[in-house]
Amino acid sequence: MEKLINLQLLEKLYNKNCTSNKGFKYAYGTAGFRYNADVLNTVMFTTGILSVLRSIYLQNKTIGIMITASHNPPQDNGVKIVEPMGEMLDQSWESIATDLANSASNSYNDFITYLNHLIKDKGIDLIDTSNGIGSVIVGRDSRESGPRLLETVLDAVYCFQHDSTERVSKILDAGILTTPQLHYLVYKTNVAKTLEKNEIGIGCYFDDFTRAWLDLCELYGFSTEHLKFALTIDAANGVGGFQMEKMISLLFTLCKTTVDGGNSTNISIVNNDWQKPNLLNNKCGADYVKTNQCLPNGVVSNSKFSTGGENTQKLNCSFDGDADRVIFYYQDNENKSSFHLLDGDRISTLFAKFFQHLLKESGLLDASDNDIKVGVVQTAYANGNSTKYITEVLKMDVSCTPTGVKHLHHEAVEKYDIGIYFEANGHGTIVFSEKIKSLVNNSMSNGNKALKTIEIFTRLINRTVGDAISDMLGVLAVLCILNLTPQDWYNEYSDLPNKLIKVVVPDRTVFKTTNAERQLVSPAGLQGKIDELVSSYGADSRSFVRASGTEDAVRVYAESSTKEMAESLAEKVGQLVSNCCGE
Ligand code: 16G
Ligand code: ZN
Repeated sequence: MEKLINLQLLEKLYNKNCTSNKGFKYAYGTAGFRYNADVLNTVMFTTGILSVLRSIYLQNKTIGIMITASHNPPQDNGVKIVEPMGEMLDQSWESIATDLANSASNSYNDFITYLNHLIKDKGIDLIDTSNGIGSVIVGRDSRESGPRLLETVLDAVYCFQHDSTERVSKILDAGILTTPQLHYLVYKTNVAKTLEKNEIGIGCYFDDFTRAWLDLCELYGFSTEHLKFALTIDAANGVGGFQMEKMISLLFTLCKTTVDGGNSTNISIVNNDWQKPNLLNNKCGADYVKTNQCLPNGVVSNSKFSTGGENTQKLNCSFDGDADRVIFYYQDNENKSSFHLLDGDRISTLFAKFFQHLLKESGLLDASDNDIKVGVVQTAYANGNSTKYITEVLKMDVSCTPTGVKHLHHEAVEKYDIGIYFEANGHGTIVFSEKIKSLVNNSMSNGNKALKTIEIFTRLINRTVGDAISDMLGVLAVLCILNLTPQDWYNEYSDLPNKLIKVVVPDRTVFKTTNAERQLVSPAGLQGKIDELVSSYGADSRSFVRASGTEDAVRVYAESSTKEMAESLAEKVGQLVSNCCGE
């Protein structure tokens, strides 16, 4: 350890960063560490250390660190580690991240002891560093605590200094950017095998995605200026708004060379005060709209919009605070009952319909030995009618996994050549296997438009993780290509009425599930009672109970053929949960 870690500096910076919240218990959860920003210094320090070690362990591949608390309120923050190909941290290292943080929270001695154990246990070579001594990219969202927490991460990385060669670990501060941009940047850096300043920067994100969008515009003859509808983007007063602004201005600059110029745009951004961090996610953003099923601040009702004498459909979408989620919606008039939500389930079904159509058109399905597997991955929260629509109308395969993007992503990669996954909350993407990419590329020379479209979509969609900007462009493109209005999209199927409630219990860890969280195995006997209750609500009814991974509570979901029945079922299942804890 001595050769690569400057122990004197380590102790000094540990004392600077890790002593204000002694004894606090941290846990690396579904979305990394996420707490009130006041208690985060210790985990910022240990996450910095762990990321460099992970990089050395993976033969010096570049690792990402994202400082964000997504849709949480402004006073929170968090941190998560991004793997070299842009994935979430390997699950077996999540508990290491937790243990390292808690050892540092205990004492310097515990921290050093655990660090030594980790280095030995994983065989991390800190003596022969000919491969390099670690490389890390760090990004952050627009929160006020971001710069302070970034300093702590930098402190940690500076502890890695080779005493004889005087080399230090490479770190690139990528500044304020969206979570999916950071994932993409890490992926591109590893593909290019370099982390030299000015070589790979966030410019690659804009280049790649605008190129793909413009290729589609050219192929289908639509343009950014003349979309068939007016789009309002609610940026949650977060980082997505200003990155989207950059994207739009680039699209318009580039557009002038390919289409008929003009600056009029049907795209507008509201809730774009990212420089006022106290407004972040406040009465706006994807989580607010999805939870409250209503328009956010700053978005007005009315599905029609007048441009140049023509009535255009109006469509809205909301990003979350770090722009890895997007949901769409429209509202016909002032009456809240005319609010129509197009959430993650709807995005999945739209993409599923689209790719089914493209595959038929492409001729790829005609060759039986191609055996292309296309499917949708959902969680138990997906509306029952979306699942029915995919299996019965589209006749496509659906898989169900536990909540949390890493589970859906993994299933989509393992099971499908075109794997479409979205959580109902709007987080998701599409993954394309190497097989489908090479089938498409090998057959593309014959001018087949559908094949060319699939090829462009492999570039328009962020392969690494759910991305509000890229998913939004994908949805807009599909609506244009299939010539669908927002209303057509909404009318593909109707949602079953549903209700989600939260029950606070003394110990949520006793709630253990199986079958992708759809059934309880513990507490004993509770599932039987839920089943009995559900069956009394008729055939369309369903309910499940799971412990939250992010809050100290149990969640109860219910759906049924009417709103009243869904609400009553949720309430009664909630009572069963409370009663069983009281017994
Ligand atoms: C996290 C997950 C999200 C999931 C939510 C469930 C990621 C990046 N985020 O925010 O996908 O829907 O947790 O929260 O995986 P819950 O366990 O409290 O219901
Ligand atoms: Zn997010």
